[in-house]
Amino acid sequence: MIKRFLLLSVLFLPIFLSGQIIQNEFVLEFHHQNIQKHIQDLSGKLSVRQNLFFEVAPFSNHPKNEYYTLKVDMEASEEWYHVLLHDKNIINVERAAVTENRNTRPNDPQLVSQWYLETIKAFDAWSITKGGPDLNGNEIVIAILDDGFLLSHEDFADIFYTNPGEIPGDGIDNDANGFIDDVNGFNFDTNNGTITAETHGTQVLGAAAAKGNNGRGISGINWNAKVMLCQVPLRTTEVQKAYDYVFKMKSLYLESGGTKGANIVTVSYSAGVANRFGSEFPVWCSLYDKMGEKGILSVGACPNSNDNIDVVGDVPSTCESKYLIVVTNSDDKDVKVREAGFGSKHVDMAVPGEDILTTNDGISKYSLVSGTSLSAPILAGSISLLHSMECASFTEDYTNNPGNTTLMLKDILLSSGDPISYRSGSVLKPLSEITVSGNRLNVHNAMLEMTRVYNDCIIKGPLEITSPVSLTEDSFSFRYKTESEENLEVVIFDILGRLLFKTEIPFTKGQPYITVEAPNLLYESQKVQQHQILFVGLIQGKQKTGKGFFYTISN
Ligand SMILES: [Ca+2]
Ligand SMILES: [Ca+2]
Ligand SMILES: [Ca+2]
Repeated sequence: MIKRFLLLSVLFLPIFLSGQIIQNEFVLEFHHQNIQKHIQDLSGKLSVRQNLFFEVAPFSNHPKNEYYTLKVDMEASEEWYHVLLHDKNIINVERAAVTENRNTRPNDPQLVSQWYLETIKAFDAWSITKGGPDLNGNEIVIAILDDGFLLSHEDFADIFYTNPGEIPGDGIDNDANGFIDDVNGFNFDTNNGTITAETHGTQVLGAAAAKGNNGRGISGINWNAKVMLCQVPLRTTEVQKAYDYVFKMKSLYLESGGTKGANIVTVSYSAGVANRFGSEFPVWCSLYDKMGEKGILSVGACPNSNDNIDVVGDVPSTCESKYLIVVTNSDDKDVKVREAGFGSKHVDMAVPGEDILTTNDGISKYSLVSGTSLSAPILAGSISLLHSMECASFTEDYTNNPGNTTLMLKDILLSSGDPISYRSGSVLKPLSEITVSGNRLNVHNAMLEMTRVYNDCIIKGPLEITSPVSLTEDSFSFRYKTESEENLEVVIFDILGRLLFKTEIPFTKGQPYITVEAPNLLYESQKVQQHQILFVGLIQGKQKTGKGFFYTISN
């Protein structure tokens, strides 16, 4: 139902740079009632001037669509912006803009590792939960907006959300949600359900949700996430269409008692419009509130430049929504990366995003990349992991009061992180000076904080490795503690998740350390490099814990 009024034979087709506002394209949010009449009225106003081009189109054919795009002649754009701003039927109006990706500088893949997993205490977190449905059996869905995704990547098996009401590829909108063939999400670029591969999105996706413990590649923060894919070009209008889709799919889930739509708990977007302010994008910013009130915590990535975005601006970072967490990038020294944004009003916390080993769509299936683009999905994966904890009162609160519970979750994530630094000249100063929380994500601490706020959380076992792993030529050892007397299993795996070693050890009362004879462990495996990060896993009954260590073969 696109209304097209094309009275000029030549269209103005400007070439846009990233961050640039598109002067003659608007996004309009209407009051719910009588939208068709409002559109007609608007068309009437627009027709007053002869020989000018304009085009009105809805965001989607969703029965409750309240958003429209309007393109007008460049010549008349200022005049119409003024008219639209004063139209009482329009809640919000904004101009479209070109967005830019927030990543991903390729790095030298010499020290291949997922160092950040230890930094954010992912191993300890995984001893509590590795993801999966919540206590009530609701599937936990992460929505990711990005430029494209390699669906066939070996480490993406079984990670995609599937719309229960949609039949793929029949050209029909089977579930009548306004989107044809939206099976794993939607392609807002080509306006159909076919997702295509792009590098940036493939890298972002792996950091959140590459399949864990499948003997391939890397591990996302959530081993068992379901990801809804929203493919968007670098344009704000399509980004907002995708957010609106996420909102409507979550609403559908809540209204249908879980039989339709998707139980999206977080949405991550690793791009934005630099040097602009949220006040210029009222439609975009208000979508975070709408999603948040339904229980969706949004994650945004600030720019990869050493700028105070409170001053220089950035969207979505400067959107005022409480339901948005804006992240900057920290490195393996726990210092804010120099080329990463900050702002004591609008940048909430740091999340590792430097030298992140993740999935890739090139000849190399995995690559090391850097940027806030990686920080955002690592946080989104962590948010989804918290939803899988066995916390009855949290799950109940989230069901009954999704908005407030989502704000509580945001508080927990911000307050439970570890304080880190930023570099000012040659001096290290507290990150709290230039961000909201001053903290770097700590997923395990967030889980422990959950158990304090919601006192019925069940955490299985206090099994813990309490010392660094120490190595000799033919053995390794570490201290541990446990309250169980079951036998122990010790495993070693490499950064690609490949099992290198496995042995069972009888529990010995009063002996707080384990020494494992493992001569030539690594030579025999033929799988390792001279220097590499390995992981030891300790398993006892249903409890599991782990620790990373650096292994160097001396010649
Ligand atoms: Ca559909
Ligand atoms: Ca279909
Ligand atoms: Ca994997």
